[in-house]
Amino acid sequence: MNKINPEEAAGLLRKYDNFLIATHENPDGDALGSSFAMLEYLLLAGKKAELLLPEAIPEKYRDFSPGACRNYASGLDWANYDFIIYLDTPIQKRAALSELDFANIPLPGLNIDHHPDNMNYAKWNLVMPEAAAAAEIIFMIFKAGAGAKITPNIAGLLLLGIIMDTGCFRFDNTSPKIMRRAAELLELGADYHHIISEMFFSVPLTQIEFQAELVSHHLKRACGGRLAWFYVPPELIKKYNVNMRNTEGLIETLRAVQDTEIVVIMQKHELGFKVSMRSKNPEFSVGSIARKLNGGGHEMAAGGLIRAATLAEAEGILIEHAEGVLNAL
Ligand SMILES: [Mn+2]
Repeated sequence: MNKINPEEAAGLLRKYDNFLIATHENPDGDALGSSFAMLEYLLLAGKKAELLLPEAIPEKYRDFSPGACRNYASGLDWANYDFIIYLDTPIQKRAALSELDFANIPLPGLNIDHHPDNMNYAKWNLVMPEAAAAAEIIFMIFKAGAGAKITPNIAGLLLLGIIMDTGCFRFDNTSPKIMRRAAELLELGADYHHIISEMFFSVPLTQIEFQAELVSHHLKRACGGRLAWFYVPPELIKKYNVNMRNTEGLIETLRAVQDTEIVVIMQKHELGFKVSMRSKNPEFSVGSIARKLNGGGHEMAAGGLIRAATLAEAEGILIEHAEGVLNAL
């Protein structure tokens, strides 16, 4: 359980030869940008590397995929690798497929992450909660010199991670430092316009119609409007055939509403109701709510599960927790 710095992490990338890269389930832009960048970089450094993804790459990220990814852990032969890298993954068992027996992974590993609740579970851990994205930490490792050049494509993949984890430089983790690092990536040739076009200007029309119906019929508010949430009925998901694996776009809609402080997406789950929460103000920690719901995440972005039999009951529990946080000041 050693804590290391980016220079030492670069040393590990130079030292080992056959890498397996893993990231968290339901991978977001940072998880994917970071993983693709790491894969490309290691291959360019003349290493063998494979990326293990827990599921198919979400549609909007397919364009960025370098190709050499495997989607299933079954049949994975540990003898093919001598090192495992975990990216953007605070808890080891959230990485890749749950069928893997994580307690018995026979490889030394490096855990690169910026989640403050990271469990430091690997042999080597580079966990920097002050980093805006895992991609930012990886950029520092590459800059320290880990055997390859940062090509325009690699720079673009790192910028993708930073853009998505900062909400395009709008979230609380936006700082002069991250903007300078993003500028450096642009200077290295990252294709900013391509990223923006794919991430923000390419929403399928059905997705927008789905959101319109959600806003019209399923937006609820409490705590004087400071808490707002969508309950997303399964019928609606079916009607518009939307993929609910990535709910970032929906969260954005709620977050944009004036005077909201805490916004939540609720979905039916076999054990109750799953909640994905965001806070607009560092003083109101949705992380603290998530921890009470046996979930996790950052203080400003977190998720958990409300064990309740009915929607009304779950909403009552949500309101109670939100009131606790909103009225603490
Ligand atoms: Mn991240």
